[in-house]
Amino acid sequence: MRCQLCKKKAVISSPKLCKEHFIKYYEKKFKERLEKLKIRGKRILIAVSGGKDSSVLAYLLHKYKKEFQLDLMLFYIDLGIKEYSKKGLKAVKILSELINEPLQIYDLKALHGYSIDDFHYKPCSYCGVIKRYIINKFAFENGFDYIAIGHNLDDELFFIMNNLFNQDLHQLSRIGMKTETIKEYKLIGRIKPLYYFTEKENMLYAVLKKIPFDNTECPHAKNSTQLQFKQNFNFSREKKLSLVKAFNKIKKYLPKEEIKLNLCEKCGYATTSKICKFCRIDEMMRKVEK
Ligand code: Q46
Ligand code: ZN
Ligand code: ZN
Repeated sequence: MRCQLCKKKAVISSPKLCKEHFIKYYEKKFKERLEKLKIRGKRILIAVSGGKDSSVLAYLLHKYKKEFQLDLMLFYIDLGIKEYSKKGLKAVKILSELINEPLQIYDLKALHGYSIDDFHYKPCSYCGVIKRYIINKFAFENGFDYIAIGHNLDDELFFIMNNLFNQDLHQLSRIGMKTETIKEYKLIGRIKPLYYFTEKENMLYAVLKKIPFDNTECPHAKNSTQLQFKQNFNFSREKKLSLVKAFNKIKKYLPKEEIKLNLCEKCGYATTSKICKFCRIDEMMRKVEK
């Protein structure tokens, strides 16, 4: 397999590129997406897990920090998931030192008295709520403009297909590379600069650039719907790209359901009910831990 540009040995088949041309292609695309996201001069909190996607994201945001006048901080939530959390924490510490960006560590067990391993039924559904809540609250309280997440093309395709299977048109209408901040509801906007890169491309970039990351799978992931989806649907990169692009075009035709937001009576953050999901989980777990 040869590079389509210089005929040297290709390191990836789609697109067919050698090491040098793949790195050039990847960084050029990343910069184009930063331009599209219009984040020049913004304060960005980067959600890092120690995995390849978020480590590549932090590395590249740092690389283009001066050019885009960004103010960056890494944010790691120690979820207390056995070896996975320990290894993730080690990797983010090394990364933060390498790129010389501050790292904020949030220890779930120390601050709330429970960890994700304490959820014995469907831990992923609680974990998602907890992570989203904690990072949003930290970003709001510390004046960040956006939260950057290492969501890739495979993640987005899963999100689309899962909501199609669940016939959840409201969730489907929320796809995309960027959401805006809604200050009155203390909701900080999210950006996904790796949105159009596959997992494979992110992994290759991380390996070629020797970016520190940890490849340990979360032990709870093996039972997750996302993993089952990946095993059942093995689309090519081109198919993944066209499916996600097609849904981004269709998005504007989806019915706009007006979601009524309130501020949680306990914590004051956004919710669609009286008490937000996080506060309900937190209360349940604090009772269990007593
Ligand atoms: S960390 Fe949490 Fe994931 Fe582990 S418990 Fe599930 S959601 S799989 S990204
Ligand atoms: Zn080449
Ligand atoms: Zn609340």
